[in-house]
Amino acid sequence: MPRHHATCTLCEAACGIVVEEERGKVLSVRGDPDDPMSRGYVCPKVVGMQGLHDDPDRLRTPLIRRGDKHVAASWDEALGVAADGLRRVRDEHGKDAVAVYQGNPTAHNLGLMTFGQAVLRTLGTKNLFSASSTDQVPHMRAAHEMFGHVFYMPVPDIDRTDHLLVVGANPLVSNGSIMTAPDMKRRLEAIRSRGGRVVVVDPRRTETAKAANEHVFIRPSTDAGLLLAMIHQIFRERLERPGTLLRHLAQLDELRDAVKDFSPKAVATATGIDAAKIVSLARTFAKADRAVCYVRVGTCHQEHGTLVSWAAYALNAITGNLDREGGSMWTTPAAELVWIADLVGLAGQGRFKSRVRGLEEVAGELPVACLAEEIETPGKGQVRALITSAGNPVLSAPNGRRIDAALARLTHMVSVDSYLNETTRHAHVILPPVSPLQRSHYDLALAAFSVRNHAKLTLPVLPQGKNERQDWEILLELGLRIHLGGNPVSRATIPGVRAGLARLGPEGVVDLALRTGPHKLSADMLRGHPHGLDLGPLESRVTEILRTRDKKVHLAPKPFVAELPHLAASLADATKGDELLLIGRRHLRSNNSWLHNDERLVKGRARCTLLLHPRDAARFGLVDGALAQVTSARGSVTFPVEITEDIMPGVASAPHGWGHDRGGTRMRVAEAHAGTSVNDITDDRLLDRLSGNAAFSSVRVKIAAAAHSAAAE
Ligand SMILES: Nc1nc2c(c(=O)[nH]1)N[C@H]1C(S)=C(S)[C@@H](COP(=O)(O)OP(=O)(O)OC[C@H]3O[C@@H](n4cnc5c(=O)[nH]c(N)nc54)[C@H](O)[C@@H]3O)O[C@H]1N2
Ligand SMILES: Nc1nc2c(c(=O)[nH]1)N[C@H]1C(S)=C(S)[C@@H](COP(=O)(O)OP(=O)(O)OC[C@H]3O[C@@H](n4cnc5c(=O)[nH]c(N)nc54)[C@H](O)[C@@H]3O)O[C@H]1N2
Ligand code: SF4
Ligand SMILES: [Mo]
Repeated sequence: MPRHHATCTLCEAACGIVVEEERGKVLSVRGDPDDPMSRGYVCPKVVGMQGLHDDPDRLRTPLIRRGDKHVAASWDEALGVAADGLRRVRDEHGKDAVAVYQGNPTAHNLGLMTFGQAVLRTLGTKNLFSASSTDQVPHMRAAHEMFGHVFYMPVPDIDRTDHLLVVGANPLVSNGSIMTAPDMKRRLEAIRSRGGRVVVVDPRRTETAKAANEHVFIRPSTDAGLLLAMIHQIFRERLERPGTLLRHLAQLDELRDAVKDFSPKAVATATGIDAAKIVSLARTFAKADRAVCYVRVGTCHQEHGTLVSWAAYALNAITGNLDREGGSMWTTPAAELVWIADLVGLAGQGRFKSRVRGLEEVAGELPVACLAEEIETPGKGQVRALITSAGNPVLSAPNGRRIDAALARLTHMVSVDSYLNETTRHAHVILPPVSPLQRSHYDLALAAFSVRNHAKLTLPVLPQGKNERQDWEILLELGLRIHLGGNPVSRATIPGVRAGLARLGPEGVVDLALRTGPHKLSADMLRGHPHGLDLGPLESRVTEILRTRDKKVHLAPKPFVAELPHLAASLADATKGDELLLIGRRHLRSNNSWLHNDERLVKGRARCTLLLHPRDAARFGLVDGALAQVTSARGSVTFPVEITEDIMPGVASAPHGWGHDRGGTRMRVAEAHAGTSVNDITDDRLLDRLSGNAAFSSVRVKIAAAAHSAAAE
């Protein structure tokens, strides 16, 4: 029975898997004990790799919309309709009239990371959007100002640290993010068993918080206050000790000056953390042998998200923990992501702005929070056509209902996606790729943020059928037809150009990147290591990577310091008003919006619930299981309530990616477990001020018992 070695592409842990198959039928998917990174570990979500492949609802042929129905079509016809419509809008209204949205699975798909990115950027539109602006752009903005490149985000050297301060992340459930580190449970336990300390700062006592030495509740969206106060205290007690890093640091005095008003006392009320506790957090962090402050998505989803990333990077730097074993380090990936990013013009920030709201780009992309207004607002440059690739913004972007309505107004929409879902149901053409088991894989993006240097190239487990296409083949063909399909002469060149680029293929790009990369590998060499190649622990890189003009780490970038009065004003307002603050949460068996069509992953207790503290529940007359009406400035939805002391009073938590009952979709299991989309009430006006990232954790809501009629719906 054939056994294949592959990589699970469902999350950033990138676990090695062994797939048993017989004549194209998957029999089992298990952890690969010989993968040097994951050593046999897989999480319960891994069954999704088989589930996706076998799912009868997964689209096997392209669909074209006729009236309000989607019907099967041939590849030639579908690609023709898709390209003609896009070309027509472009010719009539200009390049910016065609927008692009790329979703999160792009990062887990070699073809999309290489050819997909490149093709979509050749469209020359400034209206490029992606899930990055609901995720990590605050880290990117901070890395850009402090280290000189959006992709030089450091990762926690979790396997060698003595003190891990986790702020706004729940790696035991998310399996780690911007930190590829499979089997988080073992890695966290290892810190504690070698005498180290794990401290979690979160408005919810999360799974990770329960496994830590200490958990500290914080009022949502006040983390910049906490971290700047820790820096303040460290300077006040002269505990800073950058050590040998000092010669790479600029603006240490400016940083000291910038934080002078952010004393622990000044931020205590806003953060909900005692001044004495902040002082002790600062001292233990500064005095720990090897410490690292790790901030993640919970801190990005705030009005001052970039300031949190800045403060975390600065805290690591002034305590000598940046670019140091057991601290915050840069990966030395075998294929330099930065090299590829520079090639397609990804690096940079602030080079252009959105048409309607004037929001700035980061890495060549505009915030998705302004996609709907760019479609709705007439004028030159109005978006009239859209390509979505591996994304579901109707459920994943703020104010999803508005996006839903805006997509319905598009002249032309094309989706590269495996499902007819909440977003793609608006598409005039849906072009479905093969399943993850049918493509080769190299983690171009994730391996650049791994806690160990490693490289792994895997081959497709299952063959690609004659009538099937990979994502990159679809986008390459679409791009060629848009660019060259306009007249018979250029159209005649398509087969030749296609053949030339297809010969290179995504693996060819990886091979080039590996050969020119720091470890001087090649695709052939990796083919000889089917379990992956361990390239050792992270190493110091500061002297080679800094891209700032003076080749130093900028500890107090001017645009960040200029934001501090706004931060102070927000902190002063933090306790005003009687609304609750709505935050998100993830579940181990779920993955954003798109693994809900697998019976094995959705069975059991309903997960799309609203967590409330008993005191708040009593205040609103809600009992466990009752339906709550949750109302924001953007709208109102209902959730069943789950009462728990694990959530901070004054805070409510709901997961995102649910709400599969919109009609017009073809995901039968998901529809039967529909849940509610929290993004129907999140606010596209609430953004991280410096990066434009969606501030999902700053949403103020009113809660009431839902009227009986609503409960019966
Ligand atoms: N099982 C599973 N794994 C996933 C995903 C999934 O959907 N399911 N999604 C993947 C994706 S796309 C990503 S980006 C990563 C994210 O990975 P993580 O960053 O680990 O994300 P979360 O698990 O959402 O953890 C965020 C934490 O922030 C807390 N939080 C919310 N607001 C605030 C705040 O204002 N301050 C502080 N200090 N904390 C706050 C929340 O309570 C939550 O515990 O996970 C990835 N992995
Ligand atoms: N309220 C709230 N909203 C959030 C978050 C939150 O914490 N709270 N988290 C945000 C974050 S961190 C993220 S990353 C975004 C995610 O936002 P999105 O990326 O927009 O949403 P996903 O749910 O990941 O949708 C992925 C889509 O890609 C398709 N797909 C899966 N694999 C492939 C593939 O290989 N090829 C192609 N072509 N398609 C594929 C799926 O069918 C699905 O339609 O959501 C964000 N939204
Ligand atoms: S942690 Fe789970 S979902 Fe993530 S890569 Fe590993 S097996 Fe796949
Ligand atoms: Mo994400």
